[in-house]
Amino acid sequence: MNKTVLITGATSGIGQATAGILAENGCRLILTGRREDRLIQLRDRLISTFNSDVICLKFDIRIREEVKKAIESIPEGFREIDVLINNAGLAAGLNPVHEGSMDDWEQMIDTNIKGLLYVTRLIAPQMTERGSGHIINVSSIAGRETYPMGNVYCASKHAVQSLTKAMRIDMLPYGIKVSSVAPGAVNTEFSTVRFKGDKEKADAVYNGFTPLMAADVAEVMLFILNRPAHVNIDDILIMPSAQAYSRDFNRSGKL
Ligand code: NDP
Ligand code: 8X3
Repeated sequence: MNKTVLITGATSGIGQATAGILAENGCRLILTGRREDRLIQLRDRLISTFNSDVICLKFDIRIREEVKKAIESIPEGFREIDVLINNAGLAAGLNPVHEGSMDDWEQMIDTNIKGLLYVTRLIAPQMTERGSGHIINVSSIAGRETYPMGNVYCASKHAVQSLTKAMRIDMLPYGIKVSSVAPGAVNTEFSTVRFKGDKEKADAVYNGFTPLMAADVAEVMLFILNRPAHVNIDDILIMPSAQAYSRDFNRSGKL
């Protein structure tokens, strides 16, 4: 696949796995995140394994000036971005609204909604100008359902669903594809981040069933990008077999 792809949140989980599968399939990659050591490690691995063209951009997606500076620094050869994968995101905390942390709320809104918008605003114009491009937003089952104590995280992913539709409508005249990938439980660093390093709580999320792995979601990304020009995958909901609803799991150990 002869495409230049920018992936936000490539230092871990879904973003990292997507970088791997796209490198294997011949994409040029721009990997982004805050943890530079991880970006460099991944870049070096992809170069040595697949002989890929890869660059890294370290920035905090919540800080508008940092995002702008990083995107403007993209070197010649990587500037024509065919695909933007808006993946960076997180949940912080799991509390009822009346006990929620406002810092957590700001972190989720600033990352999952505003950060996604900052990057899109900076990259989408070159796509509309060219009349080609594809944006994939990583949403969640939390963008379809609201579950107990998920309040602000669920709201942020509902916003991603809504923005996905909005982007598809606004960029339709320019031939830009816009897709959404909404996974259920994926075993990444997500729960460790949500529970602020409490491994016991994080591991309990996946007790008694086989969650999705980041690679399962990465395969969906590849499928979306491999469709012919006249086909767009608007929206994919991908769940572990043991999950029927945002909080309905079969924890029998059989699935
Ligand atoms: P991880 O925690 O493994 O990865 C999250 C990625 O987001 C990291 O690369 C992290 O990079 C990046 N990120 C977070 N905050 C910022 C920031 N302020 N600036 C730049 N990058 C940031 O989780 P997942 O891979 O699971 O999450 C990826 C996406 O998938 C998220 O949008 C998440 O909401 C969504 N999702 C996850 C599910 C799950 O069950 N795991 C299910 C459904 C959706 P760094 O820390 O280096 O900055
Ligand atoms: C992550 C999945 O159900 O923990 O988006 O919100 S969930």
